[in-house]
Amino acid sequence: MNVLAPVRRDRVIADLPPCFRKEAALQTRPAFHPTVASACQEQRTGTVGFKISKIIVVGDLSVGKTCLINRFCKDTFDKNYKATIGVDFEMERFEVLGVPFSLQLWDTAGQERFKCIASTYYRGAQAIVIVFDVNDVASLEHTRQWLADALKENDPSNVILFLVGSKKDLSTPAQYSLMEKDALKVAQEMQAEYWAVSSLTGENVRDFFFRVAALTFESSVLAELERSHTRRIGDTGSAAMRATCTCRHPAKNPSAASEGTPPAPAMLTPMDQRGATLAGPEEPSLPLPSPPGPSPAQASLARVGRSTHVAPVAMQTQVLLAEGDALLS
Ligand SMILES: Nc1nc2c(ncn2[C@@H]2O[C@H](COP(=O)(O)OP(=O)(O)O)[C@@H](O)[C@H]2O)c(=O)[nH]1
Ligand SMILES: [Mg+2]
Repeated sequence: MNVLAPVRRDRVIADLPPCFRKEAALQTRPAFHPTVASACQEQRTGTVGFKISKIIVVGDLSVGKTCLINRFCKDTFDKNYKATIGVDFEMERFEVLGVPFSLQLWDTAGQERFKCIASTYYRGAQAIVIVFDVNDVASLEHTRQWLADALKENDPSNVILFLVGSKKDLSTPAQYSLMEKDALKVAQEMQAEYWAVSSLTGENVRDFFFRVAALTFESSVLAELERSHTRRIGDTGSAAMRATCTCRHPAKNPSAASEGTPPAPAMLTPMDQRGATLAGPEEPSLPLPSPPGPSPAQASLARVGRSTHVAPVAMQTQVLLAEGDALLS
């Protein structure tokens, strides 16, 4: 039984939505990555259609995070400010290139006193959306710290970043273009994709979330293909090992000892297995993009000057429990 409601017709993505500014875009290709497009066409997207991708939205108090999510998910705008308590989330279901894809949009509180709670919800994000108010330069300056905090809880090589200027309707074109220069610099420095939106008028809100969904989907499919490729390599490697063992093991192949076969080779290293497999005709190498050097998020982290230390799971659990205790006390 399918318990999920069908995807709304206005959440169907058939083409890669364009970026907002070429100067600060995660990529400027006009279409989905060809590997992703063909995997979707041939229904080789594995578990992507069943997964929920987590997107966290962070930024100073009152920059417009909740209004941004509400404008997209509920098509509403509330002029009266109600501070978000702790965290909240909305689910949005899309269909991208014919594959169902769900986003969980986590709205976090901007107040200092909620930071310790929010940080536990930062974990496992696939994308980080850092919001600032285009009319408040301090909120732009604080985005570096928000990014550093969010990256502490995530693997920087696995997250994609967006820098979003909100309340565009409140600035004149001249004020906006002055501010945009600074915002583009910050986005480039973070290696984040830059957008400017207005939740009051709705300007760019839908386009922005479609872009988030499309790029998150693309990276999920590429990761899935890479995983299944690695699994296949592993399978072939162990099959090769089994074959090697069978023919050289004296108990299983008594003739091997008497035939004076050379001693069994040392264990194949993963590198040997990969080399052997990729050379075979049935395992063509996958044309996955592999940018040289650090990932964008790693580079951002280096720039914001934070360590990438990620606590082991047991330690994280302890921290979680300790934080839970603190909340209950
Ligand atoms: N004019 C205008 N006001 C906005 C916009 N987005 C949010 N606001 C107002 O800014 C205040 C804070 O918004 P909210 O989304 O609650 O901020 P948050 O603390 O970041 O979640 C509220 O009074 C909103 O009505 C916008 O795009 N334009
Ligand atoms: Mg809020």
